[in-house]
Amino acid sequence: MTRAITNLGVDGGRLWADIMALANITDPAAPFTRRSFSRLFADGRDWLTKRFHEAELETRIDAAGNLIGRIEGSDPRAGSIIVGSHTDTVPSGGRFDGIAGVAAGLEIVRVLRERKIALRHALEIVDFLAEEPSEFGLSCIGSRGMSGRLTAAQLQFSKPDGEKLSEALARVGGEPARLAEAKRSDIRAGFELHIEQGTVLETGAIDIGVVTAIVGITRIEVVFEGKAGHAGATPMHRRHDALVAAARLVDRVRILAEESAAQGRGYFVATTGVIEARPNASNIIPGSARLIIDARSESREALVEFRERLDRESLVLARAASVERPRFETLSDTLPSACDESLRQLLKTAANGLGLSFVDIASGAGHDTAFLSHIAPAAMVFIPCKDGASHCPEEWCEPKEVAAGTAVILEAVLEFDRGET
Ligand code: HGY
Ligand code: MN
Ligand code: MN
Repeated sequence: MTRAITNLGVDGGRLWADIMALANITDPAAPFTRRSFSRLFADGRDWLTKRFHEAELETRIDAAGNLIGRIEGSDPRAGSIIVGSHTDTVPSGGRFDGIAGVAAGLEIVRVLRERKIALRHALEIVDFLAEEPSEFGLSCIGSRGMSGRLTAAQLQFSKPDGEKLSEALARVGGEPARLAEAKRSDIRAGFELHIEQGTVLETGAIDIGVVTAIVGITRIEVVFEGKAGHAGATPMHRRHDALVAAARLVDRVRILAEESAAQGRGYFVATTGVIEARPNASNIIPGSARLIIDARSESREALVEFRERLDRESLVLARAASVERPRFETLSDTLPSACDESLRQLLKTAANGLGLSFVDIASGAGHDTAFLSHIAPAAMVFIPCKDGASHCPEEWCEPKEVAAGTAVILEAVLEFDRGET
């Protein structure tokens, strides 16, 4: 029998103020930007640490660089519940992607404290390190670490200025040498609130999305090497223009993705979001070109097939442009991950009890929950965002929408805490 929903209100104004305050710790020239491992990211973490202390959370940075605020539970054998997301952004991103989820966790702690509710489980609010693709070419760094999936090879990835991920991890308070200690076995449930970053909820005037699964994401780096040369004095038949091969591959990425999406094997998208030509001057034939391709699907088989076709076709395009293709590297490769059915049910019951409409929804965006789901039952709540806009300054949602999503997770946490034996 489901306990009557207590309708614990969250303080929507306080929650909104947190989101705006954190969002405004940004590069003023490119709002809203707080890139992982940057000075601004550190400023955001300082701000969040102060809020955790005010909420009387025991605060630490784990070996994987995650910022964790913890309240012990009344039963030390019960294990932990996590409510978390991320505070880093993409360049010129939005105010809500990740931030809303961390602020929701903080608000839940405050309400529990104000109502003097002591959970049996420990409750942890987590800001996962570097959920967005970082300058190291890797995303979800903290949640990979917490789930034991951040590899020694990935720690050696370096960013353009040469710093290695292991060095940057230490710089933000992580301990690469003790990374194994970040892997958790005590988590009994994980919840994440996130803006949908799509238009299903908005167009359907639905309050809450209860996520079914998060797509698998494969990111591939391709480098073409030709020969730099004078743009004026080099006849067309004597050129080795790396950017010509790269440009043709960008179009093939789109075509292969459209073909895959049309095969009825579920959601499939692919994007070439990074393209660099060197030396990148108008009067020099590009001697080299670098692409990063991001492909996503609910179907593992479709992603593997896409990568194989891209591997073959990029070699053909290299030959056609009389250039080499020295690098075709899978930077990261995550499996599609399903959200936990019983936690999803708790979220639906909570939404229903709060008088909120809800719907099942798949996530085309990647999230830390995908990694958390490898070590614990995990589930996500989506809230609507205006026009589905995200990863841009226009990203927007309403205070009542964030408050509603937060209240749903609060109710689900309470129910889980009481029900789980
Ligand atoms: O790229 C994504 O799907 C997420 O926003 N990091
Ligand atoms: Mn994002
Ligand atoms: Mn996000």
